[in-house]
Amino acid sequence: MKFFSQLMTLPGNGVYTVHTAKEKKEKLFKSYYGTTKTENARTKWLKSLEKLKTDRPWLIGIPSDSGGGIQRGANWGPLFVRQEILAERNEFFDLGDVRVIPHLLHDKYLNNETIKLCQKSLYGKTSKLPVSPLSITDKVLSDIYRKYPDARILGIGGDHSISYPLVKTWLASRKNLSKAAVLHFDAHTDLMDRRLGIDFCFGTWTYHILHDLETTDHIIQVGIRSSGKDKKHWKETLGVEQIWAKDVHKLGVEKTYKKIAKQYKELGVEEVYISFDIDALDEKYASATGTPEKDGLLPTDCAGIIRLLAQDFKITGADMMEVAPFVWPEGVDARDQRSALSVAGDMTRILLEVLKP
Ligand SMILES: [Mn+2]
Repeated sequence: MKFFSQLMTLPGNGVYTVHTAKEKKEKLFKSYYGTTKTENARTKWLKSLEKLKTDRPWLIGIPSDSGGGIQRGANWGPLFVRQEILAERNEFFDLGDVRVIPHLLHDKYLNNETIKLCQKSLYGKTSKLPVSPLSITDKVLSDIYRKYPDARILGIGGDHSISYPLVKTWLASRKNLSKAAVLHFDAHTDLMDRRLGIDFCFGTWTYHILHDLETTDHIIQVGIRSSGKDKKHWKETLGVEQIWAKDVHKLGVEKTYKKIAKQYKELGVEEVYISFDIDALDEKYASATGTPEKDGLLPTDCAGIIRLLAQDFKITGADMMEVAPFVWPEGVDARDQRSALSVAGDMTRILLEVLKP
């Protein structure tokens, strides 16, 4: 945790801007720290980090969308989703935002000169710290889990590439990997090995996390409906079990859940990480996202499955990804756009609820 205050900034402050959404930041600072002034809020934020307790879930914002590729805008997810859960601010502890240079994705794509210049800009001349959002997230989470292996963390993105370091560090810190599984809500499989040559992005993160799981049976995908290949293809080539949106519509919440629970129980799974791409929900409820898709899940479907899961398994990690508040597709009226954010808030609240130790 030595570099925490360098790698992170105060909640909602991770998007590098002066005026955009200023009133939202001030509202957040006021609610958390009783002040609208960034400097005063920073002092209180740093102080709050001195007495971390794992008696409630921790929230971390990663406002990066450089791993997206169709419609950007999820960098504003962490600030806007927090507005929706302000009333519950005492139910969780907010660690703050990862500092984001919006043009970067992962340090492995950078040359030494660029890394040095970015280190100088973020941390000062002699630093060796990572500079890209995925690399910083990996470092921060590894440090946190080393010191607090029982921390239950909710990551708020950001595009879905961010789930890669979130899930990777969660898996690496489990005492018994064979008892840890992932439940992945999404309209898309995110199972490409590369997209246009890039291995870490919103369409590939799940493929890469397969190598960190005990077996590929330790992940189940729910809500899929936009895939170039059918369910059989993914099962036969990568060994990944999927419950498509149309299957959930047919089975209903309880039978869907029973299918999930049966697979996890046969493996001896005890704890689960829930990765939630907001586009798992039907476009009617999730218009504010980069790739909205029709015929999706209802908020009640997801809430039902998640709550049943929490009765039988410990939920020890989760994320809420791809909420892009300024993305406003044609034909969506203001009320539906507004309700898209409030639905994202509802889903986040449910994740916080099941993450409670
Ligand atoms: Mn996704």
